[in-house]
Amino acid sequence: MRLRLVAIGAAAVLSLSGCAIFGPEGGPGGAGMKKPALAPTTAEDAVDAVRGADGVQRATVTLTDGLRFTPSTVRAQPGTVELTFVNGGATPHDVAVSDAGGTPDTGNLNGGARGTVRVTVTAPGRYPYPCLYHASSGMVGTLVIG
Ligand SMILES: [Cu+2]
Repeated sequence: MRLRLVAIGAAAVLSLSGCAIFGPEGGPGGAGMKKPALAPTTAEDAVDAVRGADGVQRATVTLTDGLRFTPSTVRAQPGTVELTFVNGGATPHDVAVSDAGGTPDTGNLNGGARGTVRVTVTAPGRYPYPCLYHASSGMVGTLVIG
């Protein structure tokens, strides 16, 4: 009986130390192992634009009443990228996307509205897409080309 208690205690110590080694990411197969090589602002909040049959890479970004983009980061390869912004709240937004040729923007988007911006970016880099109304509140997303 005493031996069994000791064995259980040892197993508990082993499992605890296992957590300590890998931390909150959870070890192999955990969320922490899936971080992309290009580290976005918020790793768990990035998406890859999907290339369509026409070669255009597309992603959809939701605008929130919390004055944030979801996702805050879109990754794509050099070429044409089409970002569709959907206002998921009630607060109006106006999103501009930087590229080499200018700063096309969605225009005002009231609650529930959507707007699409198409940019062609050939140089790898980070291209911000700020909300023109709320950039000073930190409402800035990033298009990562590379
Ligand atoms: Cu905004």
